[in-house]
Amino acid sequence: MEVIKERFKAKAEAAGAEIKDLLKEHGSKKIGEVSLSQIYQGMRGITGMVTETSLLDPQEGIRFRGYSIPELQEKLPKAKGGSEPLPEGIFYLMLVGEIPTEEDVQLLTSVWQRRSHVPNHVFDVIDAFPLSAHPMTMFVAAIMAMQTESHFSRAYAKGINKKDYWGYIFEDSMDLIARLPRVAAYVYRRKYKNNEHIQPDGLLDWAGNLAHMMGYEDPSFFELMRLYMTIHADHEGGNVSAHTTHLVGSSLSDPYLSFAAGMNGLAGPLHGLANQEVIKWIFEMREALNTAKPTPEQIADYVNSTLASGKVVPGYGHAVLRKTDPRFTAQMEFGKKHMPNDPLVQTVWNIYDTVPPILTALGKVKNPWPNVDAHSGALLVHYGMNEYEFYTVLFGVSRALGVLASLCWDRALGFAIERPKSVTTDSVKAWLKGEGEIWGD
Ligand code: HAX
Repeated sequence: MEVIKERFKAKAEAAGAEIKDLLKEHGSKKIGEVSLSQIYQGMRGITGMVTETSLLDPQEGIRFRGYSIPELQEKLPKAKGGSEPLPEGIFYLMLVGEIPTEEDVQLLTSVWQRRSHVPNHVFDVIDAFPLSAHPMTMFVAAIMAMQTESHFSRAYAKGINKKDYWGYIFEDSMDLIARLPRVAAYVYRRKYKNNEHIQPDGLLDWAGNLAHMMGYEDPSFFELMRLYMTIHADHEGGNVSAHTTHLVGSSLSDPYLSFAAGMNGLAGPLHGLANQEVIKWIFEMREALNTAKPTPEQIADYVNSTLASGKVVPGYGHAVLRKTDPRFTAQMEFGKKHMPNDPLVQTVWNIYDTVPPILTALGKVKNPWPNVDAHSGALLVHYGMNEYEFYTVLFGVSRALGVLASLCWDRALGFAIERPKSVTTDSVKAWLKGEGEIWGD
């Protein structure tokens, strides 16, 4: 572990010095302007924070430290006999900024294995929920319960130099990531599998162990988990889960508190919960049409009725992307390779042919193309995971990799507490009349 921590420290120190110089020379340069409509409409397009781990290009999609998803599928180390990247690799890449070697990834696997112990009171907290509770509620409560283990909050209470924050944040992040598969699998088995739990396998990789503890045995499901955990890990900094984790962390809340906050945001249907909404919507469509293989015409009618009832088409649209999400495409490729004849997967592909022209015709949807959530559920159902309310937990386990790598960077670079300025409509009206300045403190 010390090796990776030292490498991160060296990178962060170099980056910190570079940023200092950059701000000294260019700190007063302006990036864009802010319009009133941006302030009222979700701050869309306002550049306002730094996230080092990944960058989203509206036309091309996400790049992690400059690498696209197909490039990562080629370059990141794989499990023995597997062809999908190990998520340990993308975490290393986001944290250290370089493609890891096989040994780096093995080191992370073994460190996370060693740190994966979850204290009993965390399971007690999950057990205290009624079975009707949503899996994300149990998952977030379990993360909060694990906060008792925070090195950062203990050290802070004793008193530490701000230069040392990052080291404790790093340790907490590693522990938390290591523990999440066990917690997620426990939620799954408690809610859906009679409370019969499966012990971790000390020889498996992080995502493989998650698949194993959830009770899946098909080697291609293990591959799916590795791909899934890699592609959902990060989507630059402005999305709700990443931004919330970063924002809460900026007040020096520890990684458990910050990540739990981010997961509450992921649980919203316009963000991560969209993955459950997609499958729920397809299941409802199949039931309404009384067929497992709706035709394109039937799908189009169903989409129009969804829109007519004032609902969104889940899995379509994006605040930043303006093309088909490469994370959708990566999952489509997985489907073509492992289950090309699955009727549900084929329905997802037919929806892909049908929805974009309908959304475009509305004239207001800025991105009619599918996002990551449009495909994931159909792949999971293929392996028998029909319990769609659980899907966002899987997304959350993966998202930990990106947002916690970012949190390490936030504290290593000494980023300030986040505190943008807000306005009232009265103050805006007064400003428009030329009565007073509203910007600034
Ligand atoms: N179906 C119907 N209408 C849609 C739509 C969709 N899929 N996507 C956008 N619109 C509508 C918006 O509701 C908005 O309508 P109003 O002006 O009447 O309010 C209009 O089109 C303009 O919206 P936009 O600028 O194109 O999109 P936003 O940046 O405001 O919102 C969302 C982006 C992702 C929230 C939106 O596209 C949406 O609701 N999609 C469906 C839900 C979904 O799939 N969410 C997951 C997104 C990816 C993600 O975070 N995954 O975790």
